[in-house]
Amino acid sequence: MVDPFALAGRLHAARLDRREIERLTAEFPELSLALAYQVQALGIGLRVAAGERVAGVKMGLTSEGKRRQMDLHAPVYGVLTDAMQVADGGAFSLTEAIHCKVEPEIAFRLARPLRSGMTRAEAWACVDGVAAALEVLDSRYTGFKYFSLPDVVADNSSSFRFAVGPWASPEGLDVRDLELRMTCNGALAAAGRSSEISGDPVVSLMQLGDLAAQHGLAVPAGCLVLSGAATAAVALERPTELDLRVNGLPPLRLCMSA
Ligand code: OOG
Ligand code: MG
Repeated sequence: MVDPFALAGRLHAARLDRREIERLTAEFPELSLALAYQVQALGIGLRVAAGERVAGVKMGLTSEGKRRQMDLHAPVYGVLTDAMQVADGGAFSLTEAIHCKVEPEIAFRLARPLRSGMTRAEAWACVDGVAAALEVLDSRYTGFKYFSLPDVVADNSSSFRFAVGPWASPEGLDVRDLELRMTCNGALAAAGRSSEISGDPVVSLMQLGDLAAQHGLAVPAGCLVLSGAATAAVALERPTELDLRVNGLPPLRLCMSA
């Protein structure tokens, strides 16, 4: 029988020890998506009990590039805490991760809560800030492979670190038409368009409203949302200076130190 508490504890310990574990569905093929979201929520509960604060939500697997890379084909969410956030221009250490990857994203700051069944205009009206963002993923599973949506959802959708650039006003900004260029140590590592994020990053918010309602997560005013990667993720193996440029938004820098 699947014990969501035990599975949350297993993933929590693996993360703290920086140790890869076997995907959960190898042992529990009956792990459903609903149970996996419970495991995720219990894992966040463990982090909150240890003093972390929930800071936002991320959408994942919203772009074709990512779906092909991971061979998983539906959007998912994960919960972000303050301990995962690195300041613009700040650094995290390679030694904090098991096998991390970085991806360029667009972040939204919400002035109103998300709910299910929103139109695009309603979702857009919830946004009071837009920023360039970098998400650094890490998976607790062997070889960064999980083979099924429940595995990745239980592992908080591979959340590890994220950084958000200065917020810009959404007014007059067409978030469907932004170009993202990410460099690693000065060399172009990934380039994509914001239309690769769910066809329109605001659609990620609409999908998050639906998924969150389905799985009992609140996405309140003040929440930060990462709308999903615009490109496949790039593996980070040695100290790297990361830089993200998005036209119409202030740039963002992040450093992975030794
Ligand atoms: C799952 C998380 C995907 C994104 O932006 O697509 C994600 C993964 O790739 O491990 O964060
Ligand atoms: Mg992401």
